[in-house]
Amino acid sequence: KRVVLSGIQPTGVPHLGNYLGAMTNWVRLERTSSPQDELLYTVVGWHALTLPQDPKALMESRIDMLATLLAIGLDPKRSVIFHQDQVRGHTELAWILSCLTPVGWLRRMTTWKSRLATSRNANDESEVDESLLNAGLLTYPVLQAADILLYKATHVPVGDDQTQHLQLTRDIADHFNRTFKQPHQKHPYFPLPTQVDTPTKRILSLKDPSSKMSKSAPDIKSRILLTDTAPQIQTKLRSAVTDSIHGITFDPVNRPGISNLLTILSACSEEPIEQVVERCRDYGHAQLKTEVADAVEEMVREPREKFERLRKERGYLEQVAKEGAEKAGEKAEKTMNEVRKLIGLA
Ligand code: AQP
Repeated sequence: KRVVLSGIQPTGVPHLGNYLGAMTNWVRLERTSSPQDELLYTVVGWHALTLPQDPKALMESRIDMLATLLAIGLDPKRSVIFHQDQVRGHTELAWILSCLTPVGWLRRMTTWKSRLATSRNANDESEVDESLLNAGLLTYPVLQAADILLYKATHVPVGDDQTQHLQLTRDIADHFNRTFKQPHQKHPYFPLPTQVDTPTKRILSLKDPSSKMSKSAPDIKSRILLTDTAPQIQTKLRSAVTDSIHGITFDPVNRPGISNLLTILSACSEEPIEQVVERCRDYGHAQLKTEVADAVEEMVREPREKFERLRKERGYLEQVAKEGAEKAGEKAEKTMNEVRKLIGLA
């Protein structure tokens, strides 16, 4: 039996990176699942608080994100779709796990290091100053581990940028298993979860192909949203940063912008990258961008239209969230009862 779990932050509308790097797998895993498999997909509201959020906008984004999960084709009758912040076990387990996690493990996370790199001491610009950063930015990978372990997930479909966090989850699980091993216990308490990758893995920013496409990057032209219209998609792709080299080649190191466009085209048209490169070899950059825009529009049209319909159906969305939270809550409570016994706080 597989237990699949993944989550997304309600920090805006998902972009092509979220979709091609992770969410397409959510739907694929649902469609290819066996009846005994469990699938859980969650909107991780607690994680959004690591950065300042406007409460009204967060409330809207949270509902919109649930609508997006349905719009991409997930079936709430098959998968448990829920808001993480409506199930109590996540923060409880995160606290227990954080008491087992050495701070050194968290300081090694590249997400923390890159936050730190942007935080300079006011008196000495060459010194990074961690006293300026909130503790949640350091500890949220433990909350992520709790999200996964609370349901004893075995498979986690996430983007390539989450590989280090998933390894941390395995390390924390292993540490817990060894610390609280019972004398006659046959199997480790928490399974060590496996990452499930998409062929695309990582989509880069259209404006700065040295960084990943991101919901919270300031330039909205750096990302294509699942809700963008055909003209918006065209405009964003037309202004995508490429290079001044003639012709089209796939060379992620020296030509990250062009290679990113080829990756997007290959994923949207479900055509192997070699075939795409061969077909587009003699294109000009503008022609490639037009073809990418058409392929993206073709792929997002259906989810976009479904999202626009669903987001108005507040009653239905609330019902899905309520049922999801109940089902997830039962599973979470079972784990928490066992965990409380294991640690001596039953
Ligand atoms: N550019 C990307 N390429 C491939 N996969 C990506 N993911 C995110 N960006 C890319 C994957 O999408 C899933 C959901 O991401 P998230 O919302 O939980 O947080 P994130 O990774 O921090 O994504 P964003 O878009 O950059 O959000 P913000 O700006 O709010 O931090 C994850 O599986 C992630 O790997």
